Amino acid sequence: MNVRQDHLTDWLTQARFGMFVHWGLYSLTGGTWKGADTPWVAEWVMRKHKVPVREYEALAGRFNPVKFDARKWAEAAVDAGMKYLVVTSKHHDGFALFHSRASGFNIVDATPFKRDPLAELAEACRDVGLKLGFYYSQDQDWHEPGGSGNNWDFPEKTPEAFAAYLESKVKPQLRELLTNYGDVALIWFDTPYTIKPEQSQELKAFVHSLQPRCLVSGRVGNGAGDYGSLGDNQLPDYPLEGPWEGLGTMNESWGYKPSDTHYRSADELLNTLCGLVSKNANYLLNVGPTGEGNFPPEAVSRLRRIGRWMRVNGEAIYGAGPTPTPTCFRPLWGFTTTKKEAVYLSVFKTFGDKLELYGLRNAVRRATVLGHDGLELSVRQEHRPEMDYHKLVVCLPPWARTPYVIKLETDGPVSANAKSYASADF
Ligand code: FHN
Repeated sequence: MNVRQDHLTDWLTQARFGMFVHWGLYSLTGGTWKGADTPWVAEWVMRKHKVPVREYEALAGRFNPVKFDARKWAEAAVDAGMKYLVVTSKHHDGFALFHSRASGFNIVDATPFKRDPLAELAEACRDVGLKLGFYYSQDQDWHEPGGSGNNWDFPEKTPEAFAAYLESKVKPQLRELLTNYGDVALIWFDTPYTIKPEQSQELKAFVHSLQPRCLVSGRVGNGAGDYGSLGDNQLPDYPLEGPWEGLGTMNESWGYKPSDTHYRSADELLNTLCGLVSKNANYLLNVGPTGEGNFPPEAVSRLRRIGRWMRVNGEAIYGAGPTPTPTCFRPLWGFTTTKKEAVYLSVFKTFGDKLELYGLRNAVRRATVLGHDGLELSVRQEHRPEMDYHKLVVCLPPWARTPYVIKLETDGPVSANAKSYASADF
């Protein structure tokens, strides 16, 4: 895909870490429908149980998330070290989490709550300095005859009906999102199953016509995005070219699902963050708030722990570039990220009292542990210029607790032999 690499995507690669929020009527169900579980992802409850539109709509009458506090969500993201927040404005169930004149199936007109959470979030994000993006399911819409995905209420699907749905719901709602909520950093489209190349291009152009600086996610489909979107919970093997974003769940479901207790630890999530940045990708980490509007306690504790780590080690993440030695053997101790004259080693596992890095041509002026700037680590370097072979050994501090970050300050702009292999050690 041809992602754009210009000043408009700079903020995204600077940010590196954001919060994804999946919230909607499905959050009320917790992934259970009439006593039956929805396997895997709770937000698919309507489709997995083939719930008729009229029956699903009735959930709106019970959606009254009085505990929703936009400021609290935005502060939780900032405290975790996140720089942007992307919230589901309309997921596949077709329900708008904002006041929409294009469809009555929206939170202000169809629920007792009557508030517009996106307006409140826009204000809260502005106040705390977070960029705000909107997830929008452009292809699947189980509420509409023309949208894809609902073949139990609407068995007849035609390209004409899909095109009409784009005109009558998608574009008008995008217009609302891009005119009523201030600056929108990005529109996070999703599941481009049936959308045609010209329709993806048209949606991108439509977004840019309303807000030229608003980015369009790779999942607008057909390679039309401004930046690349990885698969759910995907970790690439090698660094990617241009701006890319990885995304993932803390447990397995995106939407709130209390029975899904398969949470990864904060350190595992940090491992994913460092791994993605070392491959030149951002990390959009999901939270699925409850039907009342609270973040689940498991998410809150992980966000807090991540935030504590980011306050010390954020330098290795924000605006950092990928590993300079992508085809080198994959170090088991962790991941490498770079800045102009620094290499950061995120150490997740230690094997003895030393760590090895191959391929770095620069002399290391200084090696320290982030958060312990005054204490220099001793390093040993071996260079065989005739073979472009370089080995660095860092003596690990016995007092440091993983995960921690070693900063190597180099004698000039970072340079490396990307193909250096440990096996050349003879
Ligand atoms: O079907 C959706 C899913 O519910 C969730 O929104 C994820 C997030 O990336 N996107 C789709 C599956 O890839």
